[in-house]
Amino acid sequence: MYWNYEAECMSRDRLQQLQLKRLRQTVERVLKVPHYRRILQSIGLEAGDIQELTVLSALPFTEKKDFRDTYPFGLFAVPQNEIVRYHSSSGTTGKPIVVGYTRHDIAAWAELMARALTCAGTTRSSVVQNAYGYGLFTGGLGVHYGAELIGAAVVPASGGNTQRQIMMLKDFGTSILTCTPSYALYLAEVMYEMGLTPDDMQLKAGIFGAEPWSENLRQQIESRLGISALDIYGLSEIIGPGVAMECEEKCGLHIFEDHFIPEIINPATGEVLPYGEEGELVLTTITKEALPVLRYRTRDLTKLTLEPCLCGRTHVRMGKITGRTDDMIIVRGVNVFPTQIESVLLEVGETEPHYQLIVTREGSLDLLEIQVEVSESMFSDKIKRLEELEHRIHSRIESVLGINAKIRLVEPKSIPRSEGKAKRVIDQRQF
Ligand code: DLL
Repeated sequence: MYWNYEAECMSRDRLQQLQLKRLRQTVERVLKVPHYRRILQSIGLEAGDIQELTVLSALPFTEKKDFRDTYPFGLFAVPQNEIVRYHSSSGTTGKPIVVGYTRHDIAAWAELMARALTCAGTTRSSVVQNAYGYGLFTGGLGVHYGAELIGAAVVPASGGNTQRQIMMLKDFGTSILTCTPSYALYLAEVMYEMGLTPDDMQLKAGIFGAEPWSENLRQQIESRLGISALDIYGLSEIIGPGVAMECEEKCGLHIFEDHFIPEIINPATGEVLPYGEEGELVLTTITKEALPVLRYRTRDLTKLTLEPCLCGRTHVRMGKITGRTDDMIIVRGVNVFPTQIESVLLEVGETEPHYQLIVTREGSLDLLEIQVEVSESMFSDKIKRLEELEHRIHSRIESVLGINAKIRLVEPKSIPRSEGKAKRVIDQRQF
């Protein structure tokens, strides 16, 4: 049930003592990094000043920009000969972010991933088909090392080659599937096309993350694949997957607080918000050697809760990520996140969970078009029925989100499928 009972279920008191000690060590470590040394010296802060966890809010934020400005290795706290692995995330603009790991970091990451995989019921008897991309992306190797540490059999499928994935799911008796939620949906689609159903498989659970997905999408994936679908969160700058993981209770993701300290801030002012309030997640690493990071602004929006969880883990839980501050589209002044639209589409039903948002501008007016696929039978049905459905989605979007969007029902399988992170928004506005 647990991978590391001692760490995952420790009392809050002990946890906080451990965090304090490790935070102090981290501040010592970052003083070796010119970027942090400069900032910490300018505010006159030394490792010895870390006497309470509340000091955290006096520490500087780290942003994506800091990684870019110091590309490639400027934030590293160890000499290069201690690095045993690099990963990198491409991002959409500018230089990639490069991250490095010492041998100790790789071992800690494997431990975190073993905990995460165990949350979904992975044991040494499991067959884990890992369809996260292998390579510079942290998803592939992150899951791989955790599954091997447990002693499960890993199928290092990586992304793509979907028909072959289905064949392996069936023939290898895969019990745990790991990939993005959008790829899980695509796998389900291809499985049915190949004339197979969940009864032909031994799949039990899926560990899906790397992109936002709604509760409604979870239900779709669970019913199509006949599994329990759990959410895993992480980001390259912090370690990769394995920062937080949902347990079988499915009521939030436990953040592995003996390695990371989370905070929620108001993204506009930087002010720390209390538990329960939604804002931007900020993470501090407290065990990383190669790349310790103070107060990293993730841009991901969520909230934290300390309510006891039935699973017995004592680590704080974060809600599903509702969006990213930079994923948010502002349509005529209204903030919209793709997951909100996904949720409405799936709630109205009769459409497929494949959609894309196209934003354009006519004169000074923003226009949002929601393209969503309908089923084969629906598409060949009477125009009137399609129009009615468009109308229903339109009014539901208007009442829930307060925006007037154009709904376009499109042919089945016309929206590009993704093998990794789905591209939900196409913003064609010129700013
Ligand atoms: O996506 C690491 C990962 C791999 C996580 C596999 C989970 C599974 P990056 O490519 O650096 O790392 O992207 C990190 O992806 O800041 C979030 O915006 C988003 N993200 C990751 N997990 C989730 C999730 C990997 N469960 C960025 N829900 C993060 C929503 C997620 N968004």
